[in-house]
Amino acid sequence: MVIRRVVVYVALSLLGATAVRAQSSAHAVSFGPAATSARESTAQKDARMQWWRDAQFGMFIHWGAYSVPAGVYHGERTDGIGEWIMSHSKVPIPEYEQFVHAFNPTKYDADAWVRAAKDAGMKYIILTSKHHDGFALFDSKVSSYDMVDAAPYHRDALKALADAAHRQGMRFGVYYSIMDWHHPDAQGPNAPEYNSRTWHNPNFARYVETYMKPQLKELLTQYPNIDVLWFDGEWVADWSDEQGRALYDWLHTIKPSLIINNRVGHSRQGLQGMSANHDAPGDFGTPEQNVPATGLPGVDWETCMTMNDTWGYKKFDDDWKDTKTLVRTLIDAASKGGNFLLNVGPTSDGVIPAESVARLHEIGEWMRVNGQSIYATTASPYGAPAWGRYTVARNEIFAQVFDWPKNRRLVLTGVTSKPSDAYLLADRKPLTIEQTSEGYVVLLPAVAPSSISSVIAFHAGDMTGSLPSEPVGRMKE
Ligand code: FHN
Repeated sequence: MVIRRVVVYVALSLLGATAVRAQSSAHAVSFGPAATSARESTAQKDARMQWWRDAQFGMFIHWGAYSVPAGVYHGERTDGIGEWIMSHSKVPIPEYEQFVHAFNPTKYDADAWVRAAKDAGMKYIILTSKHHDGFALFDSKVSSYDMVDAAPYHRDALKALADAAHRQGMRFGVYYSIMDWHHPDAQGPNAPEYNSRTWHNPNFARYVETYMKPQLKELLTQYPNIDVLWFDGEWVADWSDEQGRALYDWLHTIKPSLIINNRVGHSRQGLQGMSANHDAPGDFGTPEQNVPATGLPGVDWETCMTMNDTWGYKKFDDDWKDTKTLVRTLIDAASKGGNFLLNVGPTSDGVIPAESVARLHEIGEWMRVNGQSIYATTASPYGAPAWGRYTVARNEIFAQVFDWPKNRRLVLTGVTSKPSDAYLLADRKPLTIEQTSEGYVVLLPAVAPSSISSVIAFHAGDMTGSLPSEPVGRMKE
């Protein structure tokens, strides 16, 4: 039986950083023994993580100087993800700086961005404060390679969004790349082989101590509503797990309530998101562009995904996923105990592409009817039925019906004890449940209320047996 966030905590790291937590599960690979950090008790970590666990759904924003070339270099369309144009097209640093000197998002409206996220039912936003290209969207005192000093915009774009999020009651966090293709003590000198996994910079420690950590401190002190630090670019040869643990601990001395992803260290295992049995600093695993088949039992995790094939804006990338795919991915992640961080890549003049805004609105239409089957949910104790998924919130189960049965009889696969109080979320109308040789069957109306997922709520008799009796994801040890 797998329940998200059945809390048996893990404090794996030798440095006492609270590592990603663990749970026991029939088929799950355990992510290490349970413990809590020297400083933080299980209950304290629970409290720290609660809003994030209940939020489930966030907006990722990849925005920066790379949105200026928008995937085109010297008239050539570049392959791959837009924010990597400096590396993919081997753009010399002085030439890349010209993109920064042309970055002036005159149409940037931070409140509109937050409204678009709220419209989709998202509860938090993660903005790229500095991506691999080293350009900072905020007013950094330790660098002039930022939005205020180097770009004609000459304003703190991150502050505008942090304030707008605060005004609209939206949680806010930032992405920060450890890898830095611009900095002379980081990957800059290895140009154009910016993304080497083997090249060492003898001065990297100086980059960490005199640039990266001061910038992280600026972020946490200049923008008090930053609640998440989303690291990336941790695969460079000069960054180790030990440095990750030390950084994790140091950041918590500045902001004890901060939530930090596992890319502060080396446990992401490529796009899988979390390596098994890895003593890892960080509070949650980070699968990328996929939802793990059986989730990541025992740990907090969050799948991040693009709406098309790029994180940063590319003017010709129109391979958009449809709204049904995006909502079903959100449901899939929630049904397996994970969060979903859906990306937008605004243009260089500060506009979220219309295709993204339209999908956010359509996702919101589904969430306005069915959001209670997503927020603060835990993993399905009944696995994944052929017709869809189950999510669980408090002591209610939600059957997420993707494929509406033509015979109007939905078999509640996996539900072993008498379910009751079934109703459609769409119209709250009660539904009849029969006990048959196939199992418990819900009798359905002819027409499915949603082509994306029609949600049936019910109580299951054995909830008390198998599922946590306490609110989301807590089971006394
Ligand atoms: O290299 C980055 C990429 O540009 C993007 O930011 C994604 C988002 O999770 N992370 C890295 C690739 O794993």
